[in-house]
Amino acid sequence: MERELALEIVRVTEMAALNCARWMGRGRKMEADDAATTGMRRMFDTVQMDGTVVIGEGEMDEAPMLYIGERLGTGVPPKVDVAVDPLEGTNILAKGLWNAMSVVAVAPAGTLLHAPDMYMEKIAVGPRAAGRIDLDAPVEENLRAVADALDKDVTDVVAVILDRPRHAALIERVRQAGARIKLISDGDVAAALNTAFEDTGVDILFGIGGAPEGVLAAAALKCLGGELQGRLMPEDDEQRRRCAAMGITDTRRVLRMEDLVRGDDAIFAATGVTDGELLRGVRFIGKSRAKTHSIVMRSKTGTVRFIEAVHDLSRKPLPGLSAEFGAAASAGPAVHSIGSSGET
Ligand code: VTB
Repeated sequence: MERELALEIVRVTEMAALNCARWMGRGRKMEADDAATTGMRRMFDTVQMDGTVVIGEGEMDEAPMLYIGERLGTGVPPKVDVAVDPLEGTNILAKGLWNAMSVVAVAPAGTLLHAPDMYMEKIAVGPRAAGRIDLDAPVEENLRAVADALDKDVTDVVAVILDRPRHAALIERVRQAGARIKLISDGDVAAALNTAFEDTGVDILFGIGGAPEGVLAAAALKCLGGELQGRLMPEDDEQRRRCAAMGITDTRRVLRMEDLVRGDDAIFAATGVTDGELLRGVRFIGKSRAKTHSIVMRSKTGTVRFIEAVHDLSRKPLPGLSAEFGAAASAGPAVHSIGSSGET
């Protein structure tokens, strides 16, 4: 993949973030997700690539756009797998909480795990603790390994865990082991990403979240030299069938970085929608400008770029912003026209 693709991809996450940010705190997560998806989908049309969605908004019959199998880009090489989450943290945005972001990972065709929409047990750390964790080891051991790798006491290690009843026992064990905890309402992609940056104040992600989010997080950590291990958790025969279709017959198997994102040529981009530890959310400045804050990385070179962009909304063809947004906000279900194609 050419390096220019990374900058094209960040334009895509910027557009998704810009297009949904005005839904912050309005309690309407479906509309917010729809706005992010519409913005992202439209921008993909301009990207020079021959992409296929492998992680998206759902199966073809469930999602009008960015569905699994959808072709994206202008159709010229490189041939790539595309994983998207136009709005990672729909609840977060609906409530105006922390760490909602728009996310895309791109990698050569056939290298991203086509993770079905089911749960995945995960453990993730940044580069300094990579190679030291083990999903099958006891929580206490992982905490000690991370403390050792980061040259701190276990009592100073911060574990980030989704605040869910299913994690009650895990939370108790982390507390017993003496580590500190940050409970989050949603957004475990951001949580995994944050483990790679010491200023974010989180050291390790534990727990069960979405499998698609696991692949996106693995792409981010691959670029950063971090590590994520995951185990799919099919809950019924249909989900087991989906695992088998993906070539995973032994679902108990721990999926490692090479299983999740094969090779070393992934691109990951994320743009903050609401404020987070790493990325600031979208800021509207006056009536016609907005600022975005993004990260974009390539695993091949390990370059990590933070991009702050100021967008002139009077010149940018943003679907669903300004006037259209005002109408949608006050008049029930949102309709976001996307330019001439008229899709909603
Ligand atoms: C996590 C989190 C997501 O789903 O993967 C979570 O990162 C897992 O599902 O932001 P449950 O909500 O069922 O626990 C999200 O919260 C939403 O996709």
